[in-house]
Amino acid sequence: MPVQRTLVLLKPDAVQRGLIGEIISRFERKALRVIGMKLTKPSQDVAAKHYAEHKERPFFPSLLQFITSSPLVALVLEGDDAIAVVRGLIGPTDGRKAPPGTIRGDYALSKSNNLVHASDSPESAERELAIWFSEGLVSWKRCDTVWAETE
Ligand code: FUP
Repeated sequence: MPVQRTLVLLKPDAVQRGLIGEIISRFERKALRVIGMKLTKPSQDVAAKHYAEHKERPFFPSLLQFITSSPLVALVLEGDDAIAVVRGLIGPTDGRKAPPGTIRGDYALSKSNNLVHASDSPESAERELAIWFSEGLVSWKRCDTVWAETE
């Protein structure tokens, strides 16, 4: 499996509900590497770029309002097959339908306030990384990678 990078947002509801540490620990325990992380309150412009694919959807205005309403944590995670692995960890969009054991399934009770965003393909990851981390990333190896990330 290829080593991939994926963009994750701990949305304003995750920050306001005090779930930053809880959610990041799930990614850490999965042996993914945090190679970018910042607390930021995005501009309308950044938010609109990030959610450009939803521009025509009826929920777009409320989505922008929500994502710009309060600080969020932007993360970049790296690891084997990281894009699909992280999508699996977060679960389906609607927190009410997401299965227990997933982040949304365990903590979210809403489709809009669903705590976390994660890139859904290599193309999205590349596009989203350029939006949120144009300053670059910190490359490093976890000391347990040799134990955790093996066939
Ligand atoms: P996901 O890939 O699971 O984050 O979901 P989507 O890309 O389909 O949607 C992006 C965000 O739009 C979701 F996280 C929440 C919001 N959304 C709504 O508010 N209402 C909807 O009906 C669908 C999505």
